[in-house]
Amino acid sequence: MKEKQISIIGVPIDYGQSRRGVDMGPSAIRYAGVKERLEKLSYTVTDLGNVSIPNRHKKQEQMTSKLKNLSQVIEINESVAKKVDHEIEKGSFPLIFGGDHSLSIGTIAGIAKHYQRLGVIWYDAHGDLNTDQTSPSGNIHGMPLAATLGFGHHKLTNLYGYAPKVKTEHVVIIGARDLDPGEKDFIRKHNIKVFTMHEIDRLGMPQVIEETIAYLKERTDGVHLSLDLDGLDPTEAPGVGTPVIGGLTYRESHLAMEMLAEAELITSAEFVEVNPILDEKNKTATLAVGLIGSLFGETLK
Ligand code: 5AB
Ligand code: MN
Ligand code: MN
Ligand code: MN
Repeated sequence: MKEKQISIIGVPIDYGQSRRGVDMGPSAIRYAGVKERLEKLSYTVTDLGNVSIPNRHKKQEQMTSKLKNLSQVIEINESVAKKVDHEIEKGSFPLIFGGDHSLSIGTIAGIAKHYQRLGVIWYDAHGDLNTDQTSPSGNIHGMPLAATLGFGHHKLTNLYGYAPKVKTEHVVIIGARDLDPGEKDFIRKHNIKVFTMHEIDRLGMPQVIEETIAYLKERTDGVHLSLDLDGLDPTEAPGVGTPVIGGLTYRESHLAMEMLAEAELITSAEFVEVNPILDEKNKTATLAVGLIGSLFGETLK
């Protein structure tokens, strides 16, 4: 990491999916000692607290589209984008904790303004490439990558006043093993670079990350890491709302973070979908903090 200043932003959103408890993710990650961990690596860490979340009972659910809680997701992500934008302006590295993955619509909206060609690494069991047309659930946490690329409901794609945020050739998905039919079509049509579990098994994580780094280094001028904890195997990360067996291991994931640290590639990051209610003794948040340590160069120091 080049920036020595890190700004932590919590986004306790749970409107993007249907299971309660993921709003406590940012607290769980803080409780697992993330600030101290980063300070030990001699970063200056400012915890900006959480973005405020509209009350469940305050607003009537909009039934104008089949997207669940669309108005709340929009409202929250507008403030996420503003906050992240501001921190980058100040020269700080934005480190965001979720909360469900719909928050990426806001983080990337705030970040991409600052780059000509922002790259994104999507570390996830899922593609999050559904649109309002293809989504089997109506849950917006299955749509943020599509929205970022300019596909889906116009209120999601145009969040923060511009679209698209990222080009399809500037994305790398790692860990995918549960893709919906519409997402597979999208990947084929737009030729998205995806390392599914099959490819990771065959190539090994070192080669996957080497190829990812080479691919993004020559095409982009900044890279955002969006890490959904369900990218890891549920035995390592039980505290997630949509677990999928056959995932990335603890060591594969640490190695990935260590190699990204060595390459000094990542310019912003988020760790999402931590749900302490589904977790075992804060295992998943603790795992996230370990991965953050590796991403920020713990093993290099
Ligand atoms: B996550 C599913 N594809 O769209 C959908 O956890 C699951 O942010 C989405 O990756 C999982 O509802 C979203 C079936
Ligand atoms: Mn996922
Ligand atoms: Mn996700
Ligand atoms: Mn999930």
